[in-house]
Amino acid sequence: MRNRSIVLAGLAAGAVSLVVACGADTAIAPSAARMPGDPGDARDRLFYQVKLEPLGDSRAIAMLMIDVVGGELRVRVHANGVEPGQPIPQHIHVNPGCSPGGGILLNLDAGLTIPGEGPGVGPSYPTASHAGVVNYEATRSLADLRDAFETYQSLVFATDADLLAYLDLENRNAHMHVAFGPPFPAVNCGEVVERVN
Ligand SMILES: [Cu+2]
Repeated sequence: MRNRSIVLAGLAAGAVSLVVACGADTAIAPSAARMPGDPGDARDRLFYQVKLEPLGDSRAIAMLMIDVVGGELRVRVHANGVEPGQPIPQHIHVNPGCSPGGGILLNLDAGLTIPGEGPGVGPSYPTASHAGVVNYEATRSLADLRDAFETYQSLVFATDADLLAYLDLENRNAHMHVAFGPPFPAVNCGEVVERVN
């Protein structure tokens, strides 16, 4: 039963990707698919990983994991080699690849805010240890994110599946940045990869 649930979650994610790739702007939600947050689907999950590699002269490396399960989005980051003692700006960016990374989709700050709701830099981002290590975790409900997109970007998503189709996480990239700026150049970057089991 558990395996079957996981397969269904994978199929749902695939269906969303296909529709988006075709450029359709209507009927994005696959009505027959079960998505996280639906009753009885707490064990279904979407799981993504990002391996962030150093850019330029930086030695900053990081692993980033994204879970979508039970109607919640959770992001975890473990980084090494970033600026000690400083709040490190970090985001999911809209482009599939790193150069250019494109605009910000999600701020990986304390509240997992979106552009317009929270700043792209500042004290709400995780502070690196004196050894230049960041350990970060934040969770936000998909329902709360939908409210934020409506309030701050006038984007209305009728269902969590609609939101997930818009976020399209498997076609994004993640950056961490220097703490001072502008222009806050990126110190590392990686493409988001969906893991399906
Ligand atoms: Cu960024």
